[in-house]
Amino acid sequence: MNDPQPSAGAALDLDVLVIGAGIAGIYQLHKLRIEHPDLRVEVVDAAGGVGGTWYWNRYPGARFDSESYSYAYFFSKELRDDWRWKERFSGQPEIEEYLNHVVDRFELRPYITLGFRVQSATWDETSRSWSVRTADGQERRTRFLVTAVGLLSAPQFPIAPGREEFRGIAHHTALWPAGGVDFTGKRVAVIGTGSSGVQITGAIADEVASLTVFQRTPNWCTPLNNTPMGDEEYADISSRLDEIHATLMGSFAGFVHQFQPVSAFDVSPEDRHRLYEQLWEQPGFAKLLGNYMEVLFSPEINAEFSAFLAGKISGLVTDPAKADKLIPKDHGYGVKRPPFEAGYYAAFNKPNVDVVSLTDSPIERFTPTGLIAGGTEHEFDIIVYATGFDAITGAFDRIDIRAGEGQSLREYWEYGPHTFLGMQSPGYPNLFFIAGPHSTGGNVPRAIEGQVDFLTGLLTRAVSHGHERVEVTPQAEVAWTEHVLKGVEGTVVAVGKDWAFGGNTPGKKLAYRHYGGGIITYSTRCAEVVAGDYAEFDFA
Ligand code: NA7
Repeated sequence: MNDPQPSAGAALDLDVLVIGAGIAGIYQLHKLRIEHPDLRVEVVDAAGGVGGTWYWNRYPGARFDSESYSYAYFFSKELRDDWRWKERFSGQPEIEEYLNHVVDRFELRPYITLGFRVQSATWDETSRSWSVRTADGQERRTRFLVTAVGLLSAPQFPIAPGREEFRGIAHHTALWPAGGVDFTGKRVAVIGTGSSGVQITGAIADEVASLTVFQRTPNWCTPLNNTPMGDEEYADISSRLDEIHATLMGSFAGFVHQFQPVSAFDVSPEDRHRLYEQLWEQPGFAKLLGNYMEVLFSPEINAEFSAFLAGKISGLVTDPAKADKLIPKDHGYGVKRPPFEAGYYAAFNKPNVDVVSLTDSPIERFTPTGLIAGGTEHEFDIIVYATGFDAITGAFDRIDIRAGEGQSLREYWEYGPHTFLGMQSPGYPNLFFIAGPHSTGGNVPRAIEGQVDFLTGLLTRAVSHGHERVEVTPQAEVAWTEHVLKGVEGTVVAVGKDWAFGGNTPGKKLAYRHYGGGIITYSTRCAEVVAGDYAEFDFA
């Protein structure tokens, strides 16, 4: 690490420690380096490289489903000018390369320590500092602690017994080996049909000897419609990036797609179907966010669009029995975060690719040569766990975070998180969260951008007044948490049991852990707090 000038609290190692060197941690580090070069800042990460999600999820087919340029950083015109995305939805290698480029371009690497897996963080009121430790005895004492640990970064596995007995190759998609895996001529199982399972299935189907997809819940997958970025189109986008940024930050979920300006009920069913056909041909999230808003709010319109998609799936998968298994029956489109596909449905038209419903045939156990599901023994050379994450609070739960002798954060959030703006909880002074619970979903880097900017302002407010302690008031936390929970009522999402509720993780209490109010409402509330000189926080 470089050794910038010490500031107030010189007995401590650091002024600000950031946990996580993904999109959020990198931007927070850069912002602090620019605005507070006198502060001692360090980012730590368990990984062997920077990139967070885009370091760990290096399985075949891993790629954006937000338009590449809309997902990237916008803070530097020079950065925008000297990076050219190759594809509309770029793949993991290019994304990882981009994030490394950002780190080097802004000379951030000296402030990042890799291989540092945080095991505990403990607040000491006397020194007004956090002590952050790893299992192997490393420690940092810091005035402020910022978590940038990711929404989907605590991988989870099937709970069926015997997993460690399997003698073939087995990897979770989020713990994929850097050297890759050779699927050529192999008998492969993919367990899980979220975005990761759908992406890897489409990517490897042509290489394998056989592929069996184990599906707990079918998803509404629609075509990603990825294309290379042509020079002309890219030049046009590059020339409009300021305008595009304003559109993203003024949108519901940070995407380039905009809801239809008319109500679905003001147009005829024929016109609605015409739009659905057009959306099918459009890239990525247009199907959800370029649709009528009623798809998210009206059960009738949601059912109509879902029926349209069911028809499309039946058209893509020639075996009616397989098609029927792949069509969701228990939830409508958008209730769960939809995957985007490239070759997923087509894969099931191959005679060597099959889908097993875990509802009909649950996995009973793993064996040395494969697994037993519904009484049938399956043999595999490779098992891919695409079984997702203990989402949103999972990465927090894996760290013992506590303020003195008080309750751990894990206990405090057990029945669902309580936060103000998803960025702090009372009882945990000087601890802030980026892209944690109660923060906006959608195109996550856009939500991160707003939070990092807000948090940097809050830290500026504290250090410029010589304050050593910042803690949100309980009233502010109660009001925000009520707002979050009320906001999800009445939407089609409210009936969901997906990872935003913790329904995908055995034993986890069902509670909404995301923020569904959208970027504009969120950023308006942040701006009000700034205009009110951070009255929701106590400074000391
Ligand atoms: P997801 O979207 O959480 O998908 C995980 C999949 O694994 C999903 O189909 C799950 O079924 C399934 N799953 C989870 N646990 C099990 C067990 N125990 N047995 C069988 N199947 C299981 O994670 P992804 O990695 O695909 O995508 C994460 C995000 O990446 C995604 O939301 C986008 O933001 C991009 P379930 O539906 O829970 O029944």
